[in-house]
Amino acid sequence: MNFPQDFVWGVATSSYQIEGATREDGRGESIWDRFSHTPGKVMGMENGDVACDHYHRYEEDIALLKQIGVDSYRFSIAWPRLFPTGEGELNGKGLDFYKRLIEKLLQNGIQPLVTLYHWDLPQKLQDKGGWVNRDTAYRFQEYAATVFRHLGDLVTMWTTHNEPWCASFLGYGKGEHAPGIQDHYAAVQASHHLLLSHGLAVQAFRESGKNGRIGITLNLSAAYPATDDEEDQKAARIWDGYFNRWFLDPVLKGEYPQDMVELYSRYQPLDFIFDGDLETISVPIDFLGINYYSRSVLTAEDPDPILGVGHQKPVLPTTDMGWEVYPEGLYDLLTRIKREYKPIDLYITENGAAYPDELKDGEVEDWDRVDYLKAHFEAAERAIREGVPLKGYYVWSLMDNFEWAYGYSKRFGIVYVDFRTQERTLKKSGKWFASFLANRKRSIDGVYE
Ligand code: IFM
Repeated sequence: MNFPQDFVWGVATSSYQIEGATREDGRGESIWDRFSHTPGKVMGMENGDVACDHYHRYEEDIALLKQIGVDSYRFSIAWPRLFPTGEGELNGKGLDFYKRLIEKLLQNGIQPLVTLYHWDLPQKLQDKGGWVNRDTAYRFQEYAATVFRHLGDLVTMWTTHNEPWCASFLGYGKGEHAPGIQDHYAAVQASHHLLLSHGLAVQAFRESGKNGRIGITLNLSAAYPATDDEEDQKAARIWDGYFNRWFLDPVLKGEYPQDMVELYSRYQPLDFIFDGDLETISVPIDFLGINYYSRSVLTAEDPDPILGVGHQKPVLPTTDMGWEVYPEGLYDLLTRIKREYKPIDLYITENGAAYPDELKDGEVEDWDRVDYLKAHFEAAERAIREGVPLKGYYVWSLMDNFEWAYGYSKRFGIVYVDFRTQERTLKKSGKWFASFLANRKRSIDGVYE
C-alpha cells in the first residue's frame, strides 16, 4: 500500500473506556459511572471503575505506542476530572494527569489528538437536564476554553465531540447508553445542543489564539437500499438522513436536512433551534474526523415506529459486534463526502473490529482483525488515489477496553488486556500494524531505494 509520506497513522482510545481511577484525585461522577452502576444497563453489571487502569499505567501504555510505532495517539479528556461538577473551579490534579500524559507522548515523538467529549458528561450537569438543556452547551464551551488555555501549547490537533449520534440518539433516544433516556424528541434536542456546543468550542479555540487544528468526529455509515425497490430506496435515504446528514449538513453546510426536519417536526416542533445556531454550528473547521465500522442496509419491511425503516439482517461475515465487514463502504463514504460536501481534510479517527480473542501461550492469533484492517486500509488508499483528501487513520483501539453497554465482553484492541492482572500483550494484529508502520518508515527513509 502506498500512502502519502505525511499521512498520519495512529491508534485511539477514550477516557472512560480505559482510565479507571474514577474516584481519584478529585474526579467527579460522570453519567457513565451512574449508568454502569445501575442494574440492568451494562452486560454483567460491569463498569469503568478500574477499566485498563490507564490512569496509573499510562507510561507502560505509551511504551506500547512507541513499540507499535504510531505517529499519533487519539485519546479523550474526562470532563469531570477537570470540573467535577461540570463547572466552577478547575481541579488541578485532573489537569496534571493529562499534562503528564501529553508531555510523555511528546517526549516519545507521538503527537496527541485530543477529543474533548467522548461521552463522560459530569453527572451534576445531567441532573440539570444534560444535553437536553441548552445551558450544557455553554458549560462545554467554558470547559473547552479552559483546556485550550492550559494544554493549547502542547496539543495541536483537537476534536470537539466523538460521535454525537451516539451521545444523543443512543443516550437520550434508545436509552442504550448513558444517561439511559428513551425519548426520541429529547434525543433530537440533545443532538442540536451537542452540535451547538461543538461550534461554541471551535469559536473558543479560535479566540484562544493557540496554534493547531480543530474538527469534530462523526460516526458515519454507508447506507444502501436492500433492493432497487422505491420504498427500500426511500428507507435508505431516511436512515442516511438520521445517521449521517443530520450531523454532516449542519456542520459542513450550515443547515439541517429538510426531509429530516419535516419528519421530526411531525412529532413536535423543533423550537429549540434558535436564530444564529446554525451559523455557530457551521463555523469553519480544519478537518472532519470519521469513525467507520460497517454498512447499513435498509428496507421498508418491518419498519421501526419513528423513522419507518427496517434493517436487513447481515448477509456478509460479521465481527463479534454482529457488524458486517464491508470495506467498500469506507471507500463509498469517503468519495461521497468529497463529492457532496465542500473540500475539507478528512481523518479516519476510528476503524477496527471486535473479535472473541483468546490468549494462548502468550499469543493472540487475531488474523481476522488483520484481514479487517488490511482491507479497510486498502479501501482508504483507493479513495486517496481518487483524490479524497484523507490525511490520517486511527485504529480503534490501542487495547481491549470497556465497550460501553457490552462491558468487557467485546475486544477491539490490537493489544490484549487481561482484566484480572492488567497484563498487556501485543496481538498478531498489533505486530502486523507495527511491521506495516516500520516498513513504511523504511521506505520513506529511502532504505529500499
Ligand atoms: O468503543 C467505541 C468507541 O467508544 C466509539 N466508537 C465505536 C467504538 C466501538 O463500538
